[in-house]
Amino acid sequence: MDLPVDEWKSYLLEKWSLLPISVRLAISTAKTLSDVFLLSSSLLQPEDEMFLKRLSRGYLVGKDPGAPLFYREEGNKKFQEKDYAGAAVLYSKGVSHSKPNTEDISLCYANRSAALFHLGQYETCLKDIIKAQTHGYPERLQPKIMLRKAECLVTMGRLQEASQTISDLESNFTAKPALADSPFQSLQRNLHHLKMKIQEKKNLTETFPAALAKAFEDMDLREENEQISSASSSVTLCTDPLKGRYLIATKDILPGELLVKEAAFVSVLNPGEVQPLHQALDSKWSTRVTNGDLYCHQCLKHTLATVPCDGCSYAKYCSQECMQQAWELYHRIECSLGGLLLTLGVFCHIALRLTLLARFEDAGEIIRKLCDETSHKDIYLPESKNMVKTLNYGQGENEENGKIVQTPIPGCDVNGKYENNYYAVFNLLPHTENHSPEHKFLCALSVSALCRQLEAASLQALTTNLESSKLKAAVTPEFCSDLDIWGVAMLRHMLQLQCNAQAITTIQHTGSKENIITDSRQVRLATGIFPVVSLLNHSCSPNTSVSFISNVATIRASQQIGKGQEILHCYGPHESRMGVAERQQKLRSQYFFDCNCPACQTEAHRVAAGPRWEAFCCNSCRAPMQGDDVLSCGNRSCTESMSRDHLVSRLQNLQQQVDMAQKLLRNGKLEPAIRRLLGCRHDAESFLSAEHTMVGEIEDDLAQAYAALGDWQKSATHLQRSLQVVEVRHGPCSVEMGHELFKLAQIFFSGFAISEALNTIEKAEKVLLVHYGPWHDDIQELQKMKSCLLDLPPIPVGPSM
Ligand SMILES: *[C@@H]1O[C@H](CO)[C@@H](O)[C@H](O)[C@H]1NC(C)=O
Ligand SMILES: *[C@@H]1O[C@H](CO)[C@@H](O)[C@H](O)[C@H]1NC(C)=O
Ligand SMILES: *[C@@H]1O[C@H](CO)[C@@H](O)[C@H](O)[C@H]1NC(C)=O
Ligand SMILES: *[C@@H]1O[C@H](CO)[C@@H](O)[C@H](O)[C@H]1NC(C)=O
Ligand SMILES: CC(=O)N[C@H]1CO[C@H](CO)[C@@H](O)[C@@H]1O
Ligand SMILES: CC(=O)N[C@H]1CO[C@H](CO)[C@@H](O)[C@@H]1O
Ligand SMILES: [Zn+2]
Ligand SMILES: [Zn+2]
Ligand SMILES: [Zn+2]
Ligand SMILES: [Zn+2]
Repeated sequence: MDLPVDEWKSYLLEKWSLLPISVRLAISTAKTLSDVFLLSSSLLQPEDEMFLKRLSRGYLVGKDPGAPLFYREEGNKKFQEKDYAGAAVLYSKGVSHSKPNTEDISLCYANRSAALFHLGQYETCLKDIIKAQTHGYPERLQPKIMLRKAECLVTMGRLQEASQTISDLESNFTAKPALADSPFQSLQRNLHHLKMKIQEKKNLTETFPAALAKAFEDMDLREENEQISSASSSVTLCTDPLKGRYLIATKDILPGELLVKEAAFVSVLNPGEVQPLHQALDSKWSTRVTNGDLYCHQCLKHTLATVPCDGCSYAKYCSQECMQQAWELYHRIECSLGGLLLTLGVFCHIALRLTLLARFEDAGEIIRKLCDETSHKDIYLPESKNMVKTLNYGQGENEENGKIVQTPIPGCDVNGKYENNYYAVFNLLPHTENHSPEHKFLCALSVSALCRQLEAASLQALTTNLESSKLKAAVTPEFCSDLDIWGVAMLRHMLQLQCNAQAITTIQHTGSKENIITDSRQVRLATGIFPVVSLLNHSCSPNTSVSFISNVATIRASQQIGKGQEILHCYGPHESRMGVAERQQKLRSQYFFDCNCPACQTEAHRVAAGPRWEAFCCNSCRAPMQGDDVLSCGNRSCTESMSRDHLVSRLQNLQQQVDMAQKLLRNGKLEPAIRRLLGCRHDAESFLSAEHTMVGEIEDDLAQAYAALGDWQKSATHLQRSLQVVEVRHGPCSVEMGHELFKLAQIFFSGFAISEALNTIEKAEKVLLVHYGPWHDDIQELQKMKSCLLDLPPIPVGPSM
């Protein structure tokens, strides 16, 4: 997903292996990125481009005229099944394939407004009705959506407008009764019904409370750092020739304190599993829903009612504003390149977008630097072998044209300020010398192919007399005149991304409405660049926790951090998810350093018994088993032993049994699911440690099954066992623990176990506050439960809830 698709990767690796040794040597030993780029791109042949184009054409990224009708029909099916959310997404897919100002698009919007109405999303419903009308909704159908509009307005309490809509509709009727092809009588009945509703509402003096404003004030940094934008004044930026840049605490920091709140400089939505057409099994139009259908491609907000780009079917947004913003900033250039960008992968896409965004900054200095890169081979970038110069540059003064230029820390401006801007991104380390030559070749050729496509697109736009002024403006001359310079910049970004890309995640709540307890799962949504977050060093047991709202990252202290201590976060390999050997290997191969964090130090000294959540235990005495190929009981007075293969295959069998039980559970076959799960637990107890992840999973499923049966006590008992497993693995203050406590609170709440519920809510709140802050949905939900239990007046909710 991050790198190009396998076909292109293996094509290029083969090309590399067939190059003369002298050429490979030249690329391997090239001193600057610009040499790597220029040498590699001179090797890109027309047949290579043809091959890449063939791969790109495999993706459906344009508007397909047959698709809107198909998706509308599929949506109608979902609508009949009362799956309104499912229907809305399919209508959205129909919208994305429709050309603007066509009957297709207006019908899709009108259908979607019906689904949104049933989902209670009245504001969005109204917007869709307006969109249907502006795109030419057929006059014969008008009464239908006008009625829906009136109904929406009534429900929202906007009675004046509702009355106006109804009287408009009525006067149109009397003027041209032939308009309505729906039976006049039924329409009259509907009108009458609505008028009654309005009367009723008018009689109620009470007005609707304004929607609970999700004030983000509390989410803001208490005091912004003067030196680093988006960071709190509780931290400061330091630099060290060996460690590079890092953040330390300037005072004692309490758990939960917000330290960084930064919007992504760029983010690219991970497309999910988009299958090229030749691999798609069924039809070319898939009803499968991916992240690309549910999240805004600009701000990453979740929405069922996306607004598509006018020119392609893959770029979708939460609003007209986001669409326009994306168009101005980058999409007018990316729009026609959808298939190519899917083929080349997310890193290449981000690299392109970064350079597109660079045009909007005072990029003079950057361009000068890039020109130096391409023309004078003797000028090195900070990470290059010219260490002396690097250190000078990094620490103090740098003589340039006889002028003393003060650049205290790489990425900071002349005043020493570090900001979320292209300059800071440009200064992130690409680790050029650590990447393998074939990887650099792969990246360079991919970037070079992209540059040629951009050039071709711009020539086409400049020479042909296009009627669309949008397209004519699509390619700015300043961009194509210096393509090589931007090619080098893009290559640099691609290499930077390996160490600096930040996965943007979201918590998806799975489980249908019938499930009382929701399961939450962290999913990767997008890849982004956050220059300030990138200042943090890694630890396998970090003292901060990161979470995201749309494309904004927040970093909070997850524990007390003393004045002068370093602020650390985890690059992925967390001690609760991986053993020390695997972590070290991953950090070395991806990030090029040997982790020396406290977790790695203590674990390395411990005899490799493995963590408790993966441990096998003795069949006869339940003591942990130890050893490599053959495991023997850790209890000296017990002689039990067992081959690892045997235990592993037992574990695999058990996993299959659990999978089957989960399937039963999903299909609502609760009793058989419970019987099977109890059998699994019995089996697990005979060879797995009580804190084994599998045991936790079984207990969690049992809790869910009993909750669905309404047996709160049993459900709670099993969930508490699952909680113990989570605590051993992730720690008592982890976000995972918070989610598990949240579930337990829901169970006690539903079972009216008031004191247990209050107690658990408090614990869950305490843990989740540290990770998410006070305005997160889960915290709000907990507070609602609490006030309900304490019999306080309920929190006012907006009409849409
Ligand atoms: C969608 O629109 C068409 C055309 O107006 C209509 O026949 C159909 O009933 C609509 N479906 C829903 C679910 O409203
Ligand atoms: C009434 O008819 C006019 C002209 O056909 C149209 O522009 C207007 O939107 C209609 N109003 C309603 C409420 O249907
Ligand atoms: C609203 O109130 C008026 C008088 O206050 C009454 O005549 C009317 O029946 C009421 N309407 C409804 C729908 O309750
Ligand atoms: C060790 O094994 C003996 C014999 O099987 C058993 O009686 C004893 O309880 C075990 N001790 C522990 C700590 O498991
Ligand atoms: C204290 C610490 O872990 N420092 C590390 C910060 O990250 C760089 C690499 O990015 C390592 O080299 C340092 O050892
Ligand atoms: C649990 C943990 O590793 N906490 C660490 C947070 O960061 C400080 C500063 O590096 C360490 O001293 C703590 O051990
Ligand atoms: Zn958006
Ligand atoms: Zn587009
Ligand atoms: Zn470590
Ligand atoms: Zn034993």
